[in-house]
Amino acid sequence: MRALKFFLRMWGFIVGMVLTFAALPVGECKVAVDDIRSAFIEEVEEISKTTYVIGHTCPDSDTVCSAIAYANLKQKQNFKCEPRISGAINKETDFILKYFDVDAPPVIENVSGKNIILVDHNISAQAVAGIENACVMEIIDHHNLFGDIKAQKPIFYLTMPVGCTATIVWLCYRQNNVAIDKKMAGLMFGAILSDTDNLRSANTTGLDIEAANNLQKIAAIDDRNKFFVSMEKDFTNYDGMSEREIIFIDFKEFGAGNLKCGWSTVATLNISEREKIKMRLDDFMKKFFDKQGLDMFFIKLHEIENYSAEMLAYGVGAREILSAALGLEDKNNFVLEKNLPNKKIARGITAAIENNRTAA
Ligand SMILES: [Mn+2]
Repeated sequence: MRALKFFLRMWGFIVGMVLTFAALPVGECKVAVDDIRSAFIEEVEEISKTTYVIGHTCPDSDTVCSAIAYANLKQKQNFKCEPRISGAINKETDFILKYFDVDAPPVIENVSGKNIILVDHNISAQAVAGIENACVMEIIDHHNLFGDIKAQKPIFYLTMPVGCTATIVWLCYRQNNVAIDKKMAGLMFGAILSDTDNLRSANTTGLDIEAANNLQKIAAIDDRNKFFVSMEKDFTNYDGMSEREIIFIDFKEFGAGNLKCGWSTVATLNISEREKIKMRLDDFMKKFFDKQGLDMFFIKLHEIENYSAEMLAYGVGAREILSAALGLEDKNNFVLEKNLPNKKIARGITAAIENNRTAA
């Protein structure tokens, strides 16, 4: 009887210990991460060089705002860190920066020999010139992994399948217990609305929504929808812009099979605006596509009011590839009643091109 009591008591003790330790790793982990961070800081201080946080070329709002907000977080953690951009900002980003009274970061044309942190991209085709000779310290991103960026030592590589890099930056503030000021909250809020089409895109996650709600409060924005429309109104006004300028507002390159593909996303306010811009760009692309140095060129015209989209395809076999990628029979008309994520379509295009190659 005594032995049984002892056994039960010991058993209770063991179960209790197991439960206690099972609950511990969160705290344990935090200590370990702080250790790594301080080692990183020491190294940065030792070489006493400024680290530049920079997004992709053809900068969009997420790339610019995430660079500013992440550099701000690093500064608050005593890093010598500054945001940079690779080129002129677009009208949407300009609206966000002006609304929250933040200056656009300086442009950097070449990062060779610099310490850099990449946000919102992980591929050299989308990176600023000189990337192959830069010292990449961290990558914070939410895109497909193509992985051709090299680092000479292990680095922080935070990639999450969320709708926006700014959501990950928001999480970094939270995890590091750093307070977010109104300006930074506004920039991250704007970036999330931009990348997730006002939290409607298919790649919007619960974390994006949580981040947006939290940041909206800090930024003191009363009406999210109203803010989004005013943000997009300037951005989707293409008066006074050339077709080439419109196409390169949001342009990315990607490799598929052995082909080089271009991808441009153009935002429009409603369906009649979408039709108008389609006529302009289609005319232009039919004349000038062969001068882009790409095998295929895809344009997505998305429309904000009803959240629909239309795709255009240029290059030999591009229409066939796009119809396979979208699962649409019609090879002349690529209207999507409900907009699809760029990533998803690009994955479909890559798969269709690779299928084609193995079939040939
Ligand atoms: Mn992004």
